[in-house]
Amino acid sequence: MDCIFCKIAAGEIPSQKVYEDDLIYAFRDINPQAPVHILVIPKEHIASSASEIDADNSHIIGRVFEAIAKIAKQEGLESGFRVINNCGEDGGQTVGHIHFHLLGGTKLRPQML
Ligand code: DGP
Repeated sequence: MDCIFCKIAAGEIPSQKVYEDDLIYAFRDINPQAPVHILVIPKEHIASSASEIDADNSHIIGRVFEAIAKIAKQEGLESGFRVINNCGEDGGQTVGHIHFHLLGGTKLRPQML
């Protein structure tokens, strides 16, 4: 499969890694929208988007959020942060490997859109 995030997780495309474990990889977004903007992904291509989360793969999404809690501490985001998942064309998703944006390092505006 020709997937840019699979290649990043495999180390075939360079990235600024901030966290890795057996299932999860996290790296800095190439186009940051906040002082801290990290993409957290399952290493394996378990789903192209959130619309493909099911009983077989949802435990890995749980692990994504465990990683997010660790990364937030590592990045000093004690005052809070935001997690965003863009799903599908209308959701603004541009890369078809499920991923979660971890944003912080400033007081984010309350509006979500
Ligand atoms: P989304 O719109 O939710 O699909 O977000 C995709 C994000 O991926 C976008 O914020 C830019 C980021 N991105 C795309 N290509 C690369 C890359 O090659 N390296 C890094 N670090 N980020 C990338």
